[in-house]
Order: sequence, then C-alpha cells, then structure tokens
Amino acid sequence: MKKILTIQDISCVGKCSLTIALPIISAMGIETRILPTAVLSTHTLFPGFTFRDLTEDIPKIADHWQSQNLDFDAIYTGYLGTTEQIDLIIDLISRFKNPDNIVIVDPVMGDGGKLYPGFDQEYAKAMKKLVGYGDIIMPNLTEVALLLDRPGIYESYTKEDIEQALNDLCAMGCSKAMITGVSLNEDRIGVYYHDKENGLFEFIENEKIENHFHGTGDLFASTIVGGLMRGLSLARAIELAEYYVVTCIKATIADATHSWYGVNFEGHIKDLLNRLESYLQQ
Ligand code: PXL
Repeated sequence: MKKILTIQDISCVGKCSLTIALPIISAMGIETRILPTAVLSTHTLFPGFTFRDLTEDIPKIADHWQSQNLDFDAIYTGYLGTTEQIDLIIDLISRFKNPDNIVIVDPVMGDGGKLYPGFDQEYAKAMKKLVGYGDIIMPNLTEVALLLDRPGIYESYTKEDIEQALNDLCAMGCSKAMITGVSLNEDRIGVYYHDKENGLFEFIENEKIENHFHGTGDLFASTIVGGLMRGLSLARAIELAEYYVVTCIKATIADATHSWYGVNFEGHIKDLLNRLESYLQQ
C-alpha cells in the first residue's frame, strides 16, 4: 500500500483540510499520515475561530520520523498556518524528498480574488518559495494571481493567458502545474494543466454550478492525490476529482437542510470509489 504524508491544519468543524484529506485519501486505499500545522475550532469563515499554532512541533516531529527511517511515496501540502511554518515545511520536504517520491503543493492562500483571513503579502511571498519544491502544483486563479504577481488574471483571461501562466508556474520549479476554476465559456468550468516534460497543455472541463462551497478545493486536491497514488494519469485523476466534486456539490444543493460551511462529501465516497475502480479497470 502506498503511503503519503499530508501537511495541513485541523479545522475541528468546517469540513476542509485534514478532515477531508484523511477520510478521502484513506478511502481510496492509501495510507494517510498527517502533520497538523494548526488546530482551529472551525475554518476561518466562521467568526471568532480559535487558532493553536503547532509550528514548534514540526521540527521535533520531523526529527522523530527521521530517527525511525520513515519515508513517504508522496508529500502533499495544503493550508499552512503561518509564514514561519513555510520555511519549516521546506526543510521537512528537503529531508524526506527522494528520487522515488513526489511532492504535491496546493498553495492554499485564498479564493474569490482575496486572501483568506489571517494571510498577508508576506505569506504569499513565502508560498512562492514553497511552490518551487513541488513536482505538481495546483493553485486556483486567486493563488495564480498572487504567485505570479498578476492581479488582473483573476478578473479576466484568455486561453493564451492561462497557458502563459502555466509556463510561468512551471518555471518556478515544478514539472506539472494545473490551474483550477478556469472558465473559458459561461456554463463550463474546469482545470487547465501543463506537463512541462512532454509540452502538453490540456483543459478538462465540466458543467459549471454557480454555488460556491467551502472545502471543495481540498476535496479536489485530495482526490487528485489519491488518484495519482493509485496509478492514474494526471488527466484521469483530474477527471475523477471533477466528477466527485460536482457530485458532492449537486447533492449538497439538493439537500435543503445542508450546512452552509461545507459539502456533503461523506454520502458520495462510494460513488468516488466506484468511479476509481472503473478507471483502474480500463
Ligand atoms: O479550504 C481551505 C482552508 C483550509 N483550512 C482553513 C481554512 C481554509 C479556507 O478558508 O480556513 C482553516
């Protein structure tokens, strides 16, 4: 069984980061080891959330893992708590990177054209450094604007702008970059990706649903990580993730009693696994 390490916060309530990555990647048949970066009472869209910073534990945990000769088939980073933490995560990646494993960086910083509460330009600057350590990166358009200092790209873009941005993201160090939430036509939205090694650009679209739900970026990233670890190509993993996220959003909208803070992903893990198995049999 492949084993990964995912580095993100625990939001006790809110369905995001580790409370999505752990169940989803485990359900997909991958051992999921975790490094919690912070413990929050809720995600940061709730007013008045608490925040316990776990920065000082990170080097001690990494030392212990090294003493036990632990290794990982992938390291997947998501929401990190502080700017200082980013340097510690870079150090951890340098210690556990080897020729056989991959590093997947979801540079979680913001959405809807804005940074998440608590993050500033310093954090965005540090995230540019972390992105340089990723083999695969997956920013949304808000994060692309911050990583490339191209604020306009969130508001409007052409296919050529997206391909240029993907080239520029790969120039930061990764071999594969994808941009999530790209919409080149009114009723479609999807992921545009670039593989620097073979020069391929591909846009994998799906239907666009106007509602916005929190945590869907984490759901998407976790499904991609699980799919890749089960041996899917990046394109197939993206298709799988889009299918699962769209299924969960539709189910959430259809349930009039749904919570405002996250999607119903729990009810559709079976659909995800059925679709995964069908891809694996092709
Ligand atoms: O979904 C990204 C995310 C993760 N963790 C926390 C968040 C957010 C987005 O707001 O607040 C704590």
